[in-house]
Amino acid sequence: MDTEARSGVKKSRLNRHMRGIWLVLLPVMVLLMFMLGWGLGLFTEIEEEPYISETSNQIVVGVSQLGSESGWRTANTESIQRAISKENGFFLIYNNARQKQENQIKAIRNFISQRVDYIVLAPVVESGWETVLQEAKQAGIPVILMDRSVEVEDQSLYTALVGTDSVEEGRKAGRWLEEYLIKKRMSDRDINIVVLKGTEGASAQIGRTAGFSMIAGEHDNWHILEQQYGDFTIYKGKEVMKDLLKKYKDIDVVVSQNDDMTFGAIEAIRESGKTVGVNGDITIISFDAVHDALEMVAEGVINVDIECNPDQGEYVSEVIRLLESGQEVEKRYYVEEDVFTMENVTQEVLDGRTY
Ligand code: GZL
Repeated sequence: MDTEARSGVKKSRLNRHMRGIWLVLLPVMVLLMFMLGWGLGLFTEIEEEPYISETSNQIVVGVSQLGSESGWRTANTESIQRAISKENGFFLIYNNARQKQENQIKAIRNFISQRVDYIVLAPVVESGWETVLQEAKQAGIPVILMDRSVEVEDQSLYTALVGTDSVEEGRKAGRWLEEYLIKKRMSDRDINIVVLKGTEGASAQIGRTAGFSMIAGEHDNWHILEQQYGDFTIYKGKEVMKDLLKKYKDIDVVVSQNDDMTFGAIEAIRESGKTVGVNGDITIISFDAVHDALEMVAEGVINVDIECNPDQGEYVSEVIRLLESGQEVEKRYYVEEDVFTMENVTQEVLDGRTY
């Protein structure tokens, strides 16, 4: 066989040989590539959020609670968690913002990315919500405010508010003081007042301050010596009261915008050697009317407690049900609230208290 012929045979043998190698290598390479791709997740389905598959027939609600600063707040949280429960057909995603607005904004954005059906927001302060509420609106997620309100130009940024009328609560405190002074024949006496205010910027604090000031402004003989922020907490309430007692030796009335600050203030007053309440040196006006405070009303330690009802969960779930069935909802729902003094805090009221 000549050289050319021989080389031709070699080439075809080589070609057959190479074909044989490729026939083995190619599927191995494809298999390796597939395994590598799988390992890199190139082929797996993008997992939807795990909860979506579990909650296809549940209403998914993201709740941004502002914190856990007071007994009232704890009751409010328990109320919404009772109402927005699995048994009631909901899937709850709950976040405690620990008094920080930026944490609430983060939580809302997280709810949006998880495509919840509704957002419930208890706003720690009333300003600074336009952007994130606009994002929720663009995502088509209704926002229901709970407890406190927000200051926004575009009222369509939230669907409804379930809460309390804090301005009216403040006016109730002022009207009670008017009646009290008449009964004590002190209507024309100079009355020195200090105010322990709740969280700065919170609608509850702003409303109560405004409401009480409206009534106080009608009495030239009422002197509001000073108003300080006590953040709605026992600790800060005591600290602020100690400072005010150092500054003013003739305080007649303390207006404390929640029971937790009142507990701290009473401790400070007693430690200063003064007495409080009915027939005491200093008259105590408080807000919230939680169980432990009502016991002090019954004992005459707190003169009056303006109720602020934290049981708002049922109202929120009702608003959601109305929306789910395509019905119109009110813009504002106020929970029932009372004014408690020694005269109407009975054992039955105390026993029936849910908070
Ligand atoms: C009132 C609520 C207030 C309570 C406080 O609507 O926002 O916040 O009065 C609570 O006890 O901390």
